[in-house]
Amino acid sequence: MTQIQDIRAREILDNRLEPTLRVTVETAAGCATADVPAGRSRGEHEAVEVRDRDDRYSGLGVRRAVATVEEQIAPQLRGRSVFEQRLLDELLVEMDGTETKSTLGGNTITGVSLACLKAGATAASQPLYRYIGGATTSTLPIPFFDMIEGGELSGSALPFQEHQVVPIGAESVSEAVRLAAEVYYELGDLVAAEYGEASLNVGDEGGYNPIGLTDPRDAFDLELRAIEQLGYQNAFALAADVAASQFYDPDTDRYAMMGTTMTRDDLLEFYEDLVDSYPIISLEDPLHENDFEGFAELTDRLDTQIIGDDLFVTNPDRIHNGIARGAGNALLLKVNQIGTVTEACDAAQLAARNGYSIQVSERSGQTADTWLADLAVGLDAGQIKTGVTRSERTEQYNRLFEIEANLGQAGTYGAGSSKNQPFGSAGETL
Ligand code: 2PG
Ligand code: MG
Repeated sequence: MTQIQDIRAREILDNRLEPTLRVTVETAAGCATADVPAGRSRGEHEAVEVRDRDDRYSGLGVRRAVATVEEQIAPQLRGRSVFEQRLLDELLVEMDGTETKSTLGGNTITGVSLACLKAGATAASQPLYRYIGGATTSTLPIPFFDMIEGGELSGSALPFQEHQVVPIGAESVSEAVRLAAEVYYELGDLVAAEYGEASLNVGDEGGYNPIGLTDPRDAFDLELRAIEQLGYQNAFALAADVAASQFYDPDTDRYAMMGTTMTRDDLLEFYEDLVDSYPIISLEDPLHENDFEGFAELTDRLDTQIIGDDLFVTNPDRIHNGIARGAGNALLLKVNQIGTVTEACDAAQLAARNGYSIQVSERSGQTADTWLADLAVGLDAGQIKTGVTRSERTEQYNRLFEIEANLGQAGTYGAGSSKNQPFGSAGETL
């Protein structure tokens, strides 16, 4: 029942109308299919995506990856059990043979690894989150909602990529999503009134793009006003994915922000003022992706969650380095940054064992596949980031509603496995 009979792949489209890979693994228990997400504000240390680089789809086609799955990988994996996830993943890593997964492609490997995982859940007749997490799985994650977008993922002039609202005071994940949805509607009215109707156009993750806004503090002010007008002060805190590599210039060692340039020290001071003035509980990638030292200094100076995304790229070696230096206190987990499910789970375990919190994350390029929601629950992560509107984001929330209903009384909201105080003493509502 658990033996892989066949592995097939096909080129499909993501939310940006860009090609990506769909992989299907077949066992006697049935077929399981997984879609591969794609990043845009990518870290330079991520696993390499293989794309066709020909004249189709501006070179973004994945026909080569399809052929790799069917002609190279399938013959090696046929006959093996889908229950041996670690072994299957090790085989993929071995077949590839490079640090950056550049032979088979990080995207190819992620598709096969995830499809094997889902086929395992099918063969075990278990929901995916339970297959990943086991019998005691019970934590529904706190969602981080990217309500106002900037950086690479939007047309706005804001330097920070994501200005998030976080319903840490909600009672359940379904209440958290409802409260956030109401804040989103309210915020839409404010954004349209102050920055014009065109500001309601959304970025890659479904957040607003206020035209003419350049200062992250103005974005946080808008969010706070929407929250306060609804009387939801006790339910929400704020957070940001700065994605600082995107406005860092390595030649001058300066950050270009709000019409000026800043040194690392200037930026550290900016963050100190920011968390003094706003109820900010979490900052992702506040400095560029190679600045372990700056991350360590900021982690020391602020009592706030500091997440490494481009810094760690879900890579156990880079996480080791971060732990040794005290850089950050939380891991952003993206399976396709490293390649296989096993490597991502190892990264999560390493982080959790060392008191780091875990936030399971979307990519800006997604499909309607909902393995992400199951992974967040199965890993007991306690936090998820999956955008705001557009079906590829809302489907993750819809899946969390289903899991919540399945878990019933056994389900709990937030916290997660690392059991450390996730947001430092900043983890209080407004
Ligand atoms: C990020 C992500 C997703 P991308 O920076 O955290 O929000 O963006 O997938 O483009 O890397
Ligand atoms: Mg990020």
